Parts: sequence; structure tokens; C-alpha cells
Amino acid sequence: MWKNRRRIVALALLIGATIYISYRFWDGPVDRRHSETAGTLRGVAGGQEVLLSITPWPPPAMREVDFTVSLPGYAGTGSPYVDLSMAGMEMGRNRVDLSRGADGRYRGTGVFVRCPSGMHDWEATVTAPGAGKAVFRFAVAD
Ligand SMILES: [Cu+2]
Repeated sequence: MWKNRRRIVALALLIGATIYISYRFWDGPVDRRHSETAGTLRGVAGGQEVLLSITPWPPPAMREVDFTVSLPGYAGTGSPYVDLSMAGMEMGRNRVDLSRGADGRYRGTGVFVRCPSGMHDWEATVTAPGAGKAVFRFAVAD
């Protein structure tokens, strides 16, 4: 009886860990092949929905990349901006300033520098003034 219960608990932990890991490293509904089409990532800053599109996708290092941010129903006055960083690594300030287009989307260009460590895992933090921050994690192509 007890042995069985322990087995069930172990199985539940294993399933939980698998779900957690898949969720943590999920890049959003994106195509993994390199393309000139945008990868659109969805996140939330405070209660604000944040859509971040990066073109090309996946973004190459050391090349100009287009960033488009959509904030449906955004009530804030300030333009959002994107900070590019790597988890647990000091890569220097790398901010992408965005400006509002006629269609209400915010656009800007930025460059992912090549990491000396050879890692490709980057974070894009979108700050929507008055709402909060949304962090997106993804891999930069070589
Ligand atoms: Cu790095």
C-alpha cells in the first residue's frame, strides 16, 4: 500500500517536472526553421498582453533584426522598449527603442551580439511603461 502510494507520488512529480520544463523552455507557437518570417511571442506585462515579433526568425547574431511590439488595448502613454540580455550573464546594455507606427504597433531594430561563451539563449524584456515587463526567452541562430 505505502509502496504504491510512493510510486504514484514519484510519477506525479516526474509528470509535474516534465510539464514545468516544457513550459519554461517553450518558445511560443513558432517555426524553428530559419526564415524571413517573424516569430511572434506572446506574453503578459502586469495585466497587459504583449506580442513581440522578431524578424527574421530565429534571429541571427550580429545582424540587424526587426522588433515589433503590439500592446492590445494599451492605455499607457510611453512607448515600450526592449532590453536584450542573457540569463546570468553580463552582456552590457542593449536596448531597442521603439517608435509608434500609424497602425499602432511599435517598431525598432536591434542587434544580438555574439556571446563569447558560445551560448545562444537570450532574453528580450519588453517594458510597457505603466503596465510592467514581459520577459521572452528564445535561442538566437548562429
Ligand atoms: Cu553571453
